Amino acid sequence: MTNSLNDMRHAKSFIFIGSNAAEAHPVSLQHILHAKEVNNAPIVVVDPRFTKLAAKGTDFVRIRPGTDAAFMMGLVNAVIENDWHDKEFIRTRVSGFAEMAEVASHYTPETVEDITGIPAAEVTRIAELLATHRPTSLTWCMGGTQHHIGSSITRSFCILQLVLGNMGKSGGGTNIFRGHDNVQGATDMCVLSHSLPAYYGLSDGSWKHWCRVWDVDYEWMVSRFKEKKWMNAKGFTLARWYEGVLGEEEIDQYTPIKAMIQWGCGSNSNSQYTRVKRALDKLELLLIIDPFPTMAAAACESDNVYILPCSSQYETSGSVTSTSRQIQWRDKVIDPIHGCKDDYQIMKEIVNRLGFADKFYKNIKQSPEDISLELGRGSLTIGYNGSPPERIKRHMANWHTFDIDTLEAKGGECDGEYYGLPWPCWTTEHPGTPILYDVSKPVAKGGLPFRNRFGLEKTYDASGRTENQLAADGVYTPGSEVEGGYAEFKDVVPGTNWKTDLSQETIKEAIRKGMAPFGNARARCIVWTFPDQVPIHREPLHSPRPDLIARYPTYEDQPNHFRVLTRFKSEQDPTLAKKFPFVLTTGRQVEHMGGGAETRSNKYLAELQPEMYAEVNPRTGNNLGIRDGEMIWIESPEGSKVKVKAWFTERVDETTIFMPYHFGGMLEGRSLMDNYPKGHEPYVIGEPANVVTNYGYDIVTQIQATKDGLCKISKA
Ligand SMILES: Nc1nc2c(c(=O)[nH]1)N[C@H]1C(S)=C(S)[C@@H](COP(=O)(O)OP(=O)(O)OC[C@H]3O[C@@H](n4cnc5c(=O)[nH]c(N)nc54)[C@H](O)[C@@H]3O)O[C@H]1N2
Ligand SMILES: Nc1nc2c(c(=O)[nH]1)N[C@H]1C(S)=C(S)[C@@H](COP(=O)(O)OP(=O)(O)OC[C@H]3O[C@@H](n4cnc5c(=O)[nH]c(N)nc54)[C@H](O)[C@@H]3O)O[C@H]1N2
Ligand SMILES: [Mo]
Repeated sequence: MTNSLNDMRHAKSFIFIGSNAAEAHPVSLQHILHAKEVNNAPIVVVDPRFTKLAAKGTDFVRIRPGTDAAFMMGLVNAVIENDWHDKEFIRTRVSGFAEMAEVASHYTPETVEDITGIPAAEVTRIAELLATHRPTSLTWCMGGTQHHIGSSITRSFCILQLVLGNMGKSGGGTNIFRGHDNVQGATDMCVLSHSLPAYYGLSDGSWKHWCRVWDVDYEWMVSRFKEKKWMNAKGFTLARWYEGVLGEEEIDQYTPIKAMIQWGCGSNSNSQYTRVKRALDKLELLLIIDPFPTMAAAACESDNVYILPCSSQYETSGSVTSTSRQIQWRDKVIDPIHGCKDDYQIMKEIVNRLGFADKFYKNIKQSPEDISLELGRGSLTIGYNGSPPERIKRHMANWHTFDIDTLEAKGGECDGEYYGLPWPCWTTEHPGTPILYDVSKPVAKGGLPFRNRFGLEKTYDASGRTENQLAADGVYTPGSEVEGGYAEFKDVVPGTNWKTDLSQETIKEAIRKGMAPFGNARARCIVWTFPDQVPIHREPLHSPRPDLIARYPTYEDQPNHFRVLTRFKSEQDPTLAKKFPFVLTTGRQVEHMGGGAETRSNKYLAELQPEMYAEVNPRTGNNLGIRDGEMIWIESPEGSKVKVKAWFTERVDETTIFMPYHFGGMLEGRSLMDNYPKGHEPYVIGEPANVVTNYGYDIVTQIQATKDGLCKISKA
């Protein structure tokens, strides 16, 4: 999030696209509904379903799954055509506007209607509503990302906010609601296949940086790899790890994966679940570290499964980072019960037995405080260095002194600081950055310009025009020595830059000059490292509109996409919709979490949502001779199927089927209840939606496309 949940109280309008915050982020609603009441802020909800959030909103826009980029570029076009764009903001702080506007001009209201199903007049009306209620707070969530063009869709959201001039402003921003309570923290630590902690890319320089932080010899690190080139090669992603076990797809230099650790992973969160199950069975070792036996524990029918019961968050302590980039310290409530160990203890025992403890525990005597300190010292890119445990704990002890509207402490020990030291928190004197890219405050007081990355100048391929990437003269944070754009800081300590200078002198020097360590640049409408430099619509891989595939085709197939061949073009079969006429989309319920291992093992929550179902429009059901409450089969183009209860509801239209993805413990009509360790079975089981979510992955991130597949349904 560029802003914070609390700051959403200042919005003059909202647009939620692919977010059902009323169920997935219920706490945020207190701030959103405050703005609705106090500021009269309209709430636009863009979703294929009339959700609980839509029920609280003012304007519901029903959209065909996977077509959000077309709608956004249509809004951008309508804003520009009607002269509602923020020309001064664009002139001084945005790059690539002209080239982007040319692409957007193809998304006329009529074209958008054809692609998305949203009436042309609605496109213009929503654009006007946002233009006349500034600033708009824009929120997206998984409905915007789980598509083969998810990365383009998210870019289009940012472009709309740039064009409206809503960035760096209280009440505005792109407010992407994050997943689990510490998903922002987990992302920041980059538990991912393509990066080192704190977004340091896979390069020799990054490895050397972290080796210095860990106090590990770089050459020793190199010696751990079979060949050096693998250090900087992307790994398998969680979305397709099982391909590395099965070896049935084309894989870059295949050596089978034989062992797997699932550490806090629900497993039925993976699409293509029948293939996942085959991979689980083929593994020589499956280790599950979780407070509950997950779906994998029941689905894997070989004898090579080990479950290490780990403690819950209440039985340990540590820092967590919330969706608003705020860091909090979680205190231990009780010692671990039932003979469990916490995650730190389990990690340490594994590292000990693997023989690396002498290398990796040099700076860590006391967990988790020392871990937070070490990570903070290295995570300069996002300014975790200013938030050591004692500062975070002080905020927790003084939380009542912080203002609910601004997050700033009014007096007391934390006077002038922002709650949770929202990152970047550049130094141990810095108050945190409550709103990213807000040039109205000095950097030392939480202000920031846009970051300078990817050079100082760019010549665009399409137009041949060259553009300065730095902010225009006159755009700077108060007190800045340079009164306009500037590059990132480097060579303050020779041979280092602000990201790699562990003495932190570079960062301090920048702040002394009233400047941002990462420079003062323009936000880009064009991402030249993406296959579509400006977002465009491409039909979902499995599209219900064969007529649109020719006009908006998917990408070429990608060999070695995170090590494995990822099919695009060869998967986009225009005849598929004939056999699989319904669009299948999935999502969440407020009562359950992720794969549901925790919540289906909770008596109360299990009672509130005891059964797997599919939302079916009554007209669809009636036409197929299915009755409300009857069992149906849902089949995927891959040939897998689930047996679930039909729930008739007008939430979905006649072409769409929705399923929650929290159920597990069954597989294609078969109960796996007997496979759980005795006495630890969940209270309720059901078919995992991910047995039938379709093949499909984002072109950049490889996130699974679990929101826009096709299916057919029949009476069971
Ligand atoms: N109670 C509860 N809360 C949770 C979670 C949970 O499991 N349970 N999970 C957490 C996690 S990990 C995350 S990532 C977040 C996710 O939070 P959300 O993304 O808000 O949750 P979802 O229900 O997955 O998806 C949101 C909406 O996207 C819609 N949608 C589907 N396809 C499309 C599309 O193509 N376009 C548009 N515009 N909308 C579409 C769905 O109908 C759904 O209403 O929630 C977090 N909070
Ligand atoms: N069809 C479909 N599939 C999806 C999605 C969708 O919208 N539709 N959403 C995707 C998204 S956004 C996400 S984030 C994933 C989520 O997918 P997962 O992360 O696999 O799902 P969770 O069930 O949230 O997994 C968390 C596990 O961690 C365990 N756990 C809880 N606390 C602790 C702890 O302190 N330590 C340890 N070691 N374990 C703990 C829980 O018991 C649980 O088993 O699902 C993805 N899959
Ligand atoms: Mo998530």
